[in-house]
Amino acid sequence: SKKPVRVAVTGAAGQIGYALLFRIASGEMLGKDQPVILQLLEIPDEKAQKALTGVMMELQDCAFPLLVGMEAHSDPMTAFKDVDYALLVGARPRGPGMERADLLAANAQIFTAQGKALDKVASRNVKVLVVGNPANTNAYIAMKSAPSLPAKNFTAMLRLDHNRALSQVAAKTGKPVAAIKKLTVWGNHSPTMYADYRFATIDGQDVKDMINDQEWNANVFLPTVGKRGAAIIDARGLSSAASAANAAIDHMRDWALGTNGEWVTMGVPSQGWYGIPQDVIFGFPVTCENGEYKVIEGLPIDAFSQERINKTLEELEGEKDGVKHLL
Ligand code: NAX
Repeated sequence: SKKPVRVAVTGAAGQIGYALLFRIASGEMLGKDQPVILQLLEIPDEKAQKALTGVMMELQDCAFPLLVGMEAHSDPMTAFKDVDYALLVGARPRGPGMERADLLAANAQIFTAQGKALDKVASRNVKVLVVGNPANTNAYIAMKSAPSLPAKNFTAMLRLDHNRALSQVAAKTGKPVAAIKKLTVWGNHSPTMYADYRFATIDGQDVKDMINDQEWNANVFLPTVGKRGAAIIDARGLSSAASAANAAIDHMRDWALGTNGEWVTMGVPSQGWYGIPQDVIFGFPVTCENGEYKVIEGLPIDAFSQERINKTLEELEGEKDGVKHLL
């Protein structure tokens, strides 16, 4: 049988953690033949650590055959020891009266420390997914704080936006989500993201022709996908958790096990693709094979798309400027 891999999850006692850990332990992320050791990180706070203990009791009670080890941590330097995968979910939420700059600074501190810890103690091949918001900028900070690890191993979660876009296109066309190919989301995980079905097909037919409604694209589809997080909070009274955990599973599974040529969206450090400056963590269409992602290059960008891409890039550059004195 396979050698166990080490998976770190931060914010493990939070609501995404609760929807995520059981699925990792059951093999949905890395395969039904891949044993895992969970290395769980929470803040040192007594309540958080106690809640984490409770989650671990439940994990134990599932008696998952693939869960061969489990540890609770309050320090990233021990939590990330030798990890092969790191899902950075825990972040500082925006408190009442908190300015955007304060939020960026609080998270910069967390992701600087976690990036440094990964740099020192994680596997040299660690695959990092940042979920905690602002996800792209937090991933950028962690990447910059881990100079001895390959930059390409730091990614941010755009998959929830991707999946939201898929479900909206499925509803509009009346076709199953599984039939939709070559959809992508460009940019920042924020309402400025640009979900793009210009290249998408369903059973070989162009989605753009099937929908043929630019007004719907600009005024219904994009705002619906972009503001979906807020709509969930409004309906549920809590932010998306199960769908976010599901997207994290999708992202890591596809990265580790491959996409068989299908496009998915990942937030990855740009190597200058589509004019996005080097190292900006940006949502791009990718395929994955042998544990590596590959950005789809050479897609035509029309004026409408360029304007959207510029807008989400501008927001990301602003976030980057807001933290540059902290790096
Ligand atoms: P919760 O507040 O339920 O849980 C977060 C947990 O993280 C808490 O238990 C907290 O103690 C812990 N934590 C905070 N700082 C930590 C640190 N430095 N080290 C370890 N643990 C730490 O939030 P939840 O609903 O689980 O959301 C987690 C994050 O995901 C938030 O930042 C949220 O904004 C973000 N999201 C990102 C999404 C994406 O698509 N990229 C979508 C869903 C979600 O909103």
